[in-house]
Amino acid sequence: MVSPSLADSARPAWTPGEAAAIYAQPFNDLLFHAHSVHRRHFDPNKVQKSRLLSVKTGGCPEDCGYCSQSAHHASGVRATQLMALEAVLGEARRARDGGATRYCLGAAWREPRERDMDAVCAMIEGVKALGLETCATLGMLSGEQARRLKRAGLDYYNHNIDTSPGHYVRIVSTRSFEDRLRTLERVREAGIALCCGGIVGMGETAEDRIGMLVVLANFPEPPESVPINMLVPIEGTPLASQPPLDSIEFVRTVALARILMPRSLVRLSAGRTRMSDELQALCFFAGANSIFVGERLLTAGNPQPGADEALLDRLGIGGLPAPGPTG
Ligand code: SAM
Ligand code: DTB
Ligand code: SF4
Repeated sequence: MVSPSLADSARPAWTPGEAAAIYAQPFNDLLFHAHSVHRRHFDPNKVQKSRLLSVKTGGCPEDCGYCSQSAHHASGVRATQLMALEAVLGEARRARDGGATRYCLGAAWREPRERDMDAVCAMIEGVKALGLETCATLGMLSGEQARRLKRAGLDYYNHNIDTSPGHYVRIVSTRSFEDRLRTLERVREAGIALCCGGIVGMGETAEDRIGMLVVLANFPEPPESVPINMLVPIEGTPLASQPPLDSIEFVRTVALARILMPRSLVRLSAGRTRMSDELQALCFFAGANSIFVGERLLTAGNPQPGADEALLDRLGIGGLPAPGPTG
């Protein structure tokens, strides 16, 4: 078995071979390893809770094969205008009162236009003023746009690499993996924390899942938040009939994320409605310590708040408080 202490040094540059050896450990060894790393850096009985709001849904010019909001797919999702500020702040207040500590604004754009920036910055200022951590996911950004978002009070920017560089080209054709990396660099340079992960269950190999996590772990600074989404198959998209990923492979992916990125929040993201309580419990043991709460993600469903509360209660898991303003 790979020693947890080796796997847990300050800033290792992981090779795909090392990561693959960890991923392939006997399951009990892998779980013990990941949980040991987890306990060293976090209270294992706390999860951070984020809530999403789709402030501009559908009609997106990108062709991401998994997404309900791409104009290229007949998913039946109706394109909307950007939401009004007051409506967004009303939703954010409800999320805060329901226990969320981070609020994430999602927009189905390739990139924001200048006039969208004014409106989104006002939303970020308003959400921040409610005492919530702020996050946004708006597509590609220029350096100036990233700096503007930072000035408006943006704590995190979500921009996923989605899968390995090799598999990416089979999933999206309207932008490249390098485009994603460029935006991530601009976000970092602007001093915004990164929320960056991917999706599993898109027909990728274990090597692709490992490769994706190695890319993230080897960023100059790994992302502060790493969302691991299980594909939500959407009718009308190219990935609609993708068979579900084996649950044990999924837990292995979560465990590897925890080991390669010991200090990051690892979020059990999309796809929880199709996961049993036991599978989610295993993921929390393997090092997942963040979830999306609320009955809706962007367009897809999420577990009912009552069901989530009951599960966390049964597991003796509490909420992680917001760490306070990041400045
Ligand atoms: N348009 C922006 C972008 O692509 O960066 C922001 C919104 S996009 C919906 C945010 C992320 O949600 C995607 O990068 C992808 O990882 C995840 N996602 C989208 N559709 C999904 C699905 N059907 N199942 C799982 N994850 C999904
Ligand atoms: C992330 O990694 N997952 C969230 C958030 N970042 C923006 C989105 C999940 C979307 C699931 C499909 C939907 O709701 O349409
Ligand atoms: Fe557009 Fe984002 Fe969906 Fe891709 S994932 S189609 S960029 S909303």
